[in-house]
Amino acid sequence: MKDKLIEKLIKAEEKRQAEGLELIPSENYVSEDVLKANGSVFTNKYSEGYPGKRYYGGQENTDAVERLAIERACKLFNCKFANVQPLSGAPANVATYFALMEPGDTIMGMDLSHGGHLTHGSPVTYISKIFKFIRYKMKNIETGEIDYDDMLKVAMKEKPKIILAGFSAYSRELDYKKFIKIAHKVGAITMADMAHIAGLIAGKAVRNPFTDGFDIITTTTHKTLRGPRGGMILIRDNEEIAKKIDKSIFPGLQGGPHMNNIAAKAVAFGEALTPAFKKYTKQILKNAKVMAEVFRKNKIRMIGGGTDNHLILADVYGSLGVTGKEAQDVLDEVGITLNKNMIAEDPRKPMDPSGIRFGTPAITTRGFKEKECRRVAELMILVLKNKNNKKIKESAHKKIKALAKKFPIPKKFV
Ligand code: DSN
Repeated sequence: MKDKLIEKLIKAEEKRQAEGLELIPSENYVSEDVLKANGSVFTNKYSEGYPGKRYYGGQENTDAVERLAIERACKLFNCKFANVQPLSGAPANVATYFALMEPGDTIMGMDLSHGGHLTHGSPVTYISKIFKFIRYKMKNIETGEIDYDDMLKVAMKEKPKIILAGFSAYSRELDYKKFIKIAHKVGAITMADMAHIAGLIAGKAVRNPFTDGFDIITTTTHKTLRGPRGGMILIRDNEEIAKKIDKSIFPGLQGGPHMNNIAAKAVAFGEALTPAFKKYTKQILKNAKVMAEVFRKNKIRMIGGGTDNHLILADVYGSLGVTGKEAQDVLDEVGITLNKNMIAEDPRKPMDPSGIRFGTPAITTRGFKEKECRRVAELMILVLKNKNNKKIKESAHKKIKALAKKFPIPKKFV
């Protein structure tokens, strides 16, 4: 590269990723082929519109790429329509709201503090000024059970147009049938934001909301799905909804799609359609369960009591007297990256909450199995319990580095 400053930073980031262990549950490593497509000449092209209906010329290759991405996405998630143009998860959600509602209409989503996402109605977002968001919560924080009775009561009163299932910090499986039952009672559309678990659904490691009859799924493509940074909207079978979504993404919200990114999505979807990917997603779950087991044995409280998916939310402040920020920092020192996180009914503040959120998608991509995950969880707890002990931290760091060296980030998965 001619730009030595940027080249140096790319190399430094490659080294950081290679030498440390990535436990942020929304991160992963893509294949060399996904990187190649993302860095391809498609980045040079403007292609507003959709395949066969573009505003500019020269679209014979972009049309073919986008059609392939759509076809593979529909096969992967068992649905009829897909829009692969959303730049990421937030615009996918916003475009879906605008496609199906008028300003002032109501959406019911999971409370942010109980695991929901900012775009599900946090008051700090612009969309919360446009739509009315009402929330549901867990009934029992120790088991993660959602309060479906209260959900029904509130939905009957407020008559939301959309009932939204999905989360970014929740470790249990949702009962999609109950969401649908409530939605049918109040005439709402069902939408699942499955950004975190898209890969798990694609690999059939967890349930697909479409199987139970959900109308729409929104997602990012870069988490468990192991694709490039981006978003997508899937529609089970309703053509009218699909048309509204297309219009809402373009020209409603976005301009020219990022075709290099769509090419990379197509490559990732192709990889996700293989038996190897199925095996990978099952291993993600096994690995997360083992880590939860170690935390349980050490009497560290987990929100929801454990995990059914790829992530764990642990109350390290309540259990060990270490704040989420302290835990994140000290684990960073020994080569483990994860994130501090609010827990339900957190007595602390967002910038230094009680919890940490971590997961297994990236280390499973590296080839970690139960044995290595157990070891990582034990090392995490050892470091958290001895956060001021230099010797213990140095020794843990060495072990983490050795594990990372033994399991290099693969370049190919199929
Ligand atoms: N920032 C993502 C996550 O880490 O869960 C959600 O958008």
